[in-house]
Amino acid sequence: MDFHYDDQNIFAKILRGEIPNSTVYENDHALAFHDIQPQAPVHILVIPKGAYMSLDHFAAHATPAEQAGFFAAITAVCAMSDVGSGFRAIANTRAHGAQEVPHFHMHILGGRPLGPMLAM
Ligand code: DGP
Repeated sequence: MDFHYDDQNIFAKILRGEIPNSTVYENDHALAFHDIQPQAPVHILVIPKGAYMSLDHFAAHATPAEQAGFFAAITAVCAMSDVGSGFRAIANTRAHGAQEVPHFHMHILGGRPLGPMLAM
Protein backbone atom coordinates (compact mmCIF):
# COMPACT_ATOMS: atom_id res chain seq x y z
CA MET A 1 0.00 0.00 0.00
CA ASP A 2 1.35 3.42 -0.98
CA PHE A 3 0.38 5.76 1.86
CA HIS A 4 0.48 9.32 0.52
CA TYR A 5 -0.08 12.02 3.15
CA ASP A 6 -1.47 15.40 2.04
CA ASP A 7 -0.29 17.98 4.58
CA GLN A 8 -2.95 20.47 3.44
CA ASN A 9 -5.76 18.44 5.03
CA ILE A 10 -7.87 20.17 7.68
CA PHE A 11 -6.53 18.15 10.63
CA ALA A 12 -2.93 18.93 9.63
CA LYS A 13 -3.95 22.60 9.73
CA ILE A 14 -5.48 22.08 13.19
CA LEU A 15 -2.25 20.45 14.39
CA ARG A 16 -0.21 23.40 13.04
CA GLY A 17 -2.52 25.83 14.87
CA GLU A 18 -3.80 27.34 11.62
CA ILE A 19 -7.41 26.42 12.42
CA PRO A 20 -8.95 26.49 15.92
CA ASN A 21 -10.37 23.41 17.59
CA SER A 22 -12.13 22.49 20.79
CA THR A 23 -9.46 20.38 22.49
CA VAL A 24 -10.51 17.87 25.12
CA TYR A 25 -7.15 16.12 25.60
CA GLU A 26 -3.58 16.35 24.31
CA ASN A 27 -0.32 14.51 24.86
CA ASP A 28 3.02 14.36 23.01
CA HIS A 29 1.66 12.12 20.26
CA ALA A 30 -2.09 12.70 20.03
CA LEU A 31 -4.81 15.35 20.11
CA ALA A 32 -8.51 14.88 20.88
CA PHE A 33 -11.16 17.47 20.05
CA HIS A 34 -14.90 17.76 19.50
CA ASP A 35 -16.22 16.93 16.04
CA ILE A 36 -17.55 20.05 14.34
CA GLN A 37 -20.67 18.14 13.19
CA PRO A 38 -21.55 15.96 16.22
CA GLN A 39 -23.70 12.92 15.45
CA ALA A 40 -24.20 11.90 19.10
CA PRO A 41 -24.05 13.61 22.54
CA VAL A 42 -20.42 12.48 22.71
CA HIS A 43 -18.57 12.84 19.40
CA ILE A 44 -14.85 13.29 19.86
CA LEU A 45 -12.09 12.84 17.29
CA VAL A 46 -8.75 11.41 18.39
CA ILE A 47 -5.85 11.97 15.98
CA PRO A 48 -2.14 11.22 16.04
CA LYS A 49 0.19 14.21 15.70
CA GLY A 50 2.25 12.32 13.14
CA ALA A 51 1.58 12.41 9.39
CA TYR A 52 -0.55 9.28 8.95
CA MET A 53 -3.42 9.23 6.52
CA SER A 54 -5.35 6.19 7.76
CA LEU A 55 -5.67 3.51 10.42
CA ASP A 56 -3.72 0.99 8.36
CA HIS A 57 -1.01 3.58 7.65
CA PHE A 58 -0.73 4.34 11.38
CA ALA A 59 -0.79 0.66 12.40
CA ALA A 60 1.93 -0.21 9.89
CA HIS A 61 4.30 2.74 10.36
CA ALA A 62 3.75 4.60 13.66
CA THR A 63 6.41 4.09 16.31
CA PRO A 64 5.57 2.23 19.53
CA ALA A 65 5.64 5.59 21.38
CA GLU A 66 3.21 7.12 18.86
CA GLN A 67 0.89 4.13 19.13
CA ALA A 68 1.03 4.22 22.94
CA GLY A 69 0.34 7.96 22.93
CA PHE A 70 -2.62 7.51 20.64
CA PHE A 71 -4.17 4.82 22.84
CA ALA A 72 -3.45 6.87 25.96
CA ALA A 73 -5.56 9.60 24.35
CA ILE A 74 -8.37 7.12 23.65
CA THR A 75 -8.18 6.02 27.30
CA ALA A 76 -8.34 9.60 28.56
CA VAL A 77 -11.21 10.57 26.29
CA CYS A 78 -13.27 7.57 27.35
CA ALA A 79 -12.54 8.25 31.02
CA MET A 80 -13.65 11.89 30.79
CA SER A 81 -16.76 11.35 28.61
CA ASP A 82 -20.24 9.96 29.19
CA VAL A 83 -19.54 6.59 27.61
CA GLY A 84 -19.84 4.28 30.60
CA SER A 85 -22.90 2.64 29.04
CA GLY A 86 -21.00 2.02 25.84
CA PHE A 87 -19.68 3.77 22.77
CA ARG A 88 -18.60 3.22 19.20
CA ALA A 89 -15.11 3.82 17.79
CA ILE A 90 -15.00 4.37 14.04
CA ALA A 91 -12.05 4.89 11.70
CA ASN A 92 -13.47 5.65 8.27
CA THR A 93 -10.78 4.70 5.75
CA ARG A 94 -10.34 5.84 2.14
CA ALA A 95 -13.10 5.89 -0.48
CA HIS A 96 -15.14 2.82 0.45
CA GLY A 97 -14.91 3.81 4.13
CA ALA A 98 -16.25 7.31 3.32
CA GLN A 99 -13.18 9.02 4.81
CA GLU A 100 -13.47 12.78 4.27
CA VAL A 101 -10.33 14.01 6.03
CA PRO A 102 -7.15 12.15 4.99
CA HIS A 103 -5.45 12.31 8.39
CA PHE A 104 -6.05 9.23 10.56
CA HIS A 105 -8.75 9.89 13.14
CA MET A 106 -10.86 7.76 15.43
CA HIS A 107 -14.41 8.90 16.07
CA ILE A 108 -15.55 8.20 19.65
CA LEU A 109 -19.35 8.29 19.67
CA GLY A 110 -21.64 7.75 22.64
CA GLY A 111 -24.01 9.26 25.17
CA ARG A 112 -27.06 7.47 23.72
CA PRO A 113 -27.91 4.07 22.20
CA LEU A 114 -26.32 4.16 18.76
CA GLY A 115 -28.37 1.52 16.95
CA PRO A 116 -27.06 -0.97 14.42
CA MET A 117 -23.50 -0.60 13.16
CA LEU A 118 -24.38 -0.03 9.51
CA ALA A 119 -27.44 1.39 7.78
CA MET A 120 -28.30 -1.06 4.99
P1 DGP B 1 -14.48 11.23 8.20
O1 DGP B 1 -13.22 11.68 7.51
O2 DGP B 1 -15.60 10.93 7.23
O3 DGP B 1 -14.28 10.07 9.12
O4 DGP B 1 -15.03 12.41 9.12
C1 DGP B 1 -14.38 13.64 9.29
C2 DGP B 1 -15.02 14.35 10.45
O5 DGP B 1 -14.28 15.53 10.70
C3 DGP B 1 -16.48 14.79 10.24
O6 DGP B 1 -17.29 14.15 11.25
C4 DGP B 1 -16.48 16.28 10.45
C5 DGP B 1 -15.16 16.54 11.13
N1 DGP B 1 -14.54 17.81 10.75
C6 DGP B 1 -14.30 18.25 9.49
N2 DGP B 1 -13.69 19.44 9.52
C7 DGP B 1 -13.54 19.75 10.84
C8 DGP B 1 -12.97 20.87 11.53
O7 DGP B 1 -12.48 21.84 10.94
N3 DGP B 1 -13.01 20.84 12.88
C9 DGP B 1 -13.55 19.78 13.57
N4 DGP B 1 -13.52 19.86 14.90
N5 DGP B 1 -14.08 18.71 12.96
C10 DGP B 1 -14.08 18.71 11.61
